[in-house]
Amino acid sequence: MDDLLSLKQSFLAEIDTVSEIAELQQLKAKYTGRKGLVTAQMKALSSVPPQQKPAFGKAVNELRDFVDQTLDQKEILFRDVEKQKRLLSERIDITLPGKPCLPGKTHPLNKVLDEIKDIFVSMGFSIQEGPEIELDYYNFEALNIPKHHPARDMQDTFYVSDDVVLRTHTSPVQVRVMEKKKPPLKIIAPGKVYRCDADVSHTPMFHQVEGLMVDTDVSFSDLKGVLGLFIHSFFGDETPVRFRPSYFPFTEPSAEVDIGCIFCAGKGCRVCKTTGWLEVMGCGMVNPKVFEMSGYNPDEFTGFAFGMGVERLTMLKYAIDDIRLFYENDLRFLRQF
Ligand code: 2NM
Repeated sequence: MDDLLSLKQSFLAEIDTVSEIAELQQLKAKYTGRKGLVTAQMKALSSVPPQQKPAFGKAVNELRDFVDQTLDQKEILFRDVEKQKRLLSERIDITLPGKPCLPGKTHPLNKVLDEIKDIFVSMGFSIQEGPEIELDYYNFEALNIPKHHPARDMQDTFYVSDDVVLRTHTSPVQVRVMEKKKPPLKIIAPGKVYRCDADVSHTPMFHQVEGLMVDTDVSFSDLKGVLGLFIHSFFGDETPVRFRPSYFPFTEPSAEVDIGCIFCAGKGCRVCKTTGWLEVMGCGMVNPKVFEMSGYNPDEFTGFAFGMGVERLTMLKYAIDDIRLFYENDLRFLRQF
């Protein structure tokens, strides 16, 4: 019994010096493990005189339980201390200011594109799309621009192969629609087009909206009415508009649409090259040859068509002098719209 008491005292003295969980495990092995000091006392029970056996057995069992419980409590305490240390080291300062996350905005070109679409949709036009990689046939041939025609030199084309190109305008979409649908037709074809060109006013890819209206008895007056209404919706009711004779292989007669220079109010400046007018789009009455190739009878139907550059219209509307600003994605530029 004295041995048990001194074992308990030495255990208590030792556990006081323990500072980590690994040492607790060593202590456990030393006292209550298979070859432990308390375990040895339990094994010694058989050699204790019979009268003392119950008391000794009880005492040694209590000592073993005491050792195990004390070790368990200490382990719980150590784990708690470790957890507190970890929480402290992982502490986040939630009072620090956050990183600013600016809300997204519509790109100025898409904003103008949406506005153009809305105006034509309000006049009953539907929106049509087609491939950007296009057959030479739809991009040139069907628009009355045969091979070796000088009009092909006017457009610096990206060739994919002999008979496949990156479309240089969106008119091929209209040819494809004419092949599929009978008149009456009121459509616009917005989208990306490609020309081998690059300076302050040209990028190899840009956006166009072309339009087409076909019915019996569509006249140049209809063209002037629709495009005049478009210009006044887009640039403002007071904007002067004029139709100036021009040439396109796919329309006859053809015209350019000019607006009074918005920079000098028509007085003449550098932007309008002292003319007082700015060119904003091309148009004309669809050439009967184009109708014939698409399967429309030119004696039965007439139509007008037009085309405009979205970048150019956006630059005029917002007085932007370099087209490359649209594609640099400088937020100081983009956030102004
Ligand atoms: C323009 C100017 C004039 C045009 C013609 C056609 C089609 F397919 F109907 F023949 N689509 N777009 C056209 C006419 C385009 O852009 C300056």
